Amino acid sequence: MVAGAGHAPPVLLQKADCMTLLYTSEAERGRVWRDIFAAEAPDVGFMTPDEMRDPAAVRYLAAWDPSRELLERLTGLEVLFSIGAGVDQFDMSKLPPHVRLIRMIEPGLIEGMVEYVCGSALMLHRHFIDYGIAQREHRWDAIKLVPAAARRIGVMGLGQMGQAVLQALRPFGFPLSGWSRSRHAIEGVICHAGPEEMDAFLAGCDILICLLPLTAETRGILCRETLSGLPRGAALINAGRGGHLVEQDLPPLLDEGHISGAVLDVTETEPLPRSHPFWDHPRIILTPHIASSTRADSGARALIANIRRLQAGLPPDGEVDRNQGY
Ligand code: NDP
Ligand code: OXD
Repeated sequence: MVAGAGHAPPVLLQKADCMTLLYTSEAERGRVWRDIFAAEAPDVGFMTPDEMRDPAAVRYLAAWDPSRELLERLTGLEVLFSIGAGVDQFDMSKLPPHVRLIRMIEPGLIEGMVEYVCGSALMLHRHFIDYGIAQREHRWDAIKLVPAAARRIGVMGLGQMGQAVLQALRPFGFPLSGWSRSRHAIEGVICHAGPEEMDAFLAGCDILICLLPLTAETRGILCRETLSGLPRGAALINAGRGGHLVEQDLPPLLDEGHISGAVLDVTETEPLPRSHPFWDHPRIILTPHIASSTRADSGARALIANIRRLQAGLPPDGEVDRNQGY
């Protein structure tokens, strides 16, 4: 098409228009992202560190935990996209103040979490920890069924994950509650907010689910004092971060019977050291931080959508408030 012939001129990509996205995460996901970017966002130059010729041209970085050295070389960096939902892995003090931090919000990540947490909650509700112990002791002992209507489930963190989990749990008929920093109104859920309502929230949780981000305020929030505020025999699911739980406080509460079981997807040190007491505790079910992860296809598309929002001057999804830490 000829410019000036009554049609819009062709959009020729000048070097300055070609935004570079540097990807520094898993190779397998990277291959999927490369194809999706090539097909759906060819104006964004997708590259991996070994392909990077001009670090100063990198405008976007998609990473889990970039090194200080890398960040120092990316002098033109404008936006850091977290590959995951959490951002506690970043040392925010190392990030130049003008670099925007955006976490991952994408349907695959939420779906995985819903499956993990709902599966765990149902397993705890139906006494699978006790049945596991009975099986190892060759005991055929039935435990009286508790109706869902009599098992109260509470979720700490009413964000993307917490709300999706609550929505998925609703059809089972569990009485549901939630706790967050600011007040929420969610149909069918008793919502509590702030430290002053935490005791009331905890007192009403037979199963407590932690889906908080790890911040200065939430570190160590699952400790002897708070867990003691749960009704006797309550169970815990932690799919937030290992740093939420004061690990040495849990085994005594399990041994005393105050807590009946715990499903832990995250631990303070990952991988969990082989000598850690959690491995052998009969009332703990451990998984290696697999509750959910960013799905390659939907994650790439969520990132492209966010780049488009940024280009249009619109607020992106999941921008992190560095002062709040999430
Ligand atoms: P969001 O940012 O959407 O939601 C965070 C929620 O936590 C909000 O409701 C927020 O309150 C609440 N919150 C934050 N600080 C406090 C506080 N001090 N007191 C009370 N409530 C607080 O996060 P997501 O739901 O997307 O993800 C939550 C976390 O899940 C991630 O940060 C990550 O750690 C974890 N995760 C774990 C995975 C795994 O595989 N184990 C996978 C993905 C995520 P408010 O609504 O008022 O802002
Ligand atoms: C995440 C995670 O934060 O995988 O996305 O834990």
